[in-house]
This record gives sequence, C-alpha cells and structure tokens, in this order.
Amino acid sequence: MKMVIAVVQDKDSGRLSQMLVKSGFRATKLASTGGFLRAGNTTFLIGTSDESVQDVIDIISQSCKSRKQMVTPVSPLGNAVDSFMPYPLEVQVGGAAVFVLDVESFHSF
Ligand code: 2BA
Repeated sequence: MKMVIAVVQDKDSGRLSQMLVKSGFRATKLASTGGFLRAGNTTFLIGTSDESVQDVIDIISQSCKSRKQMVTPVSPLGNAVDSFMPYPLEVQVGGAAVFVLDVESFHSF
C-alpha cells in the first residue's frame, strides 16, 4: 500500500476531490500553508494500492494547473530595512507537489 501526499492550489482542490471520488479513491483534505508564499494551499492524503498509484498521479496531473503568482518579498530584519525595495516577484506555482510513501500497515476500525 502507498500513501500519496499531494500539495495543490486551493483553486484546484474541488475538481481534484470530485475526480478522486468519481474514480473510487479515498482521500483526506487538509488545509495547509506554503512555506514560501505563506498562502493557503490544500494537502491531499490518498491511501491506495501500489498498482493504483499511477492512476492517482494521472488524476492529480489532469486536475491541477500550474499558475503564475506575484509575491512581494518580506523586508529583512536589521539595518538593511531603509534600503529595502519590496519589488513584487513572479513565481511559477506548480500544478501539484506529489510525494509517494510506503505504508507499513493500515487499520480502519
Ligand atoms: P510554497 O512553499 O508557498 O511555494 C510556492 C512556489 O514558490 C513554489 O511552487 C516555487 O515555484 C516557489 N518557491 C518555493 N520555494 C522557493 C524558494 N526558496 N525560492 C524561490 N522560489 C521558491 P511549487 O514548487 O510548485 O510548490 C507549491 C507548494 O507545494 C509549496 O508552496 C509548498 O506548500 C509545496 N511544496 C513544494 N515542494 C515541497 C517540498 N519539497 N516539501 C514540502 N512541500 C512542498
């Protein structure tokens, strides 16, 4: 058994949930925050058989789009604050960051 962990953009989470349920996969959605953008995103935990991992990855890739996002850098602490110019940067946020982990055992009571 595998655990697929997918960090996706909030805008794609509804579509991904629907596609997973429609295809018979079980999933848990967690509200999460990106460490870099400090913006909300959604983390899916999807427990599935080894043979179904590729199907899950295909569903994620079909449901999630890569987008450009503007980010304003946070001013540094210390003496450099006066000279700091917070120019917005454009960042490409991926459709999904996907991790596949081995599951030692699974119990459902
Ligand atoms: P964030 O950490 O908010 O990152 C958003 C986007 O900012 C990233 O998109 C990447 O394009 C850019 N970025 C991240 N760290 C950067 C840095 N140190 N310098 C320059 N640009 C940087 P993605 O790579 O597609 O990641 C989207 C979200 O997926 C991330 O949100 C994070 O929540 C999660 N994620 C990505 N890789 C991860 C990893 N190795 N471990 C845990 N979570 C990850």
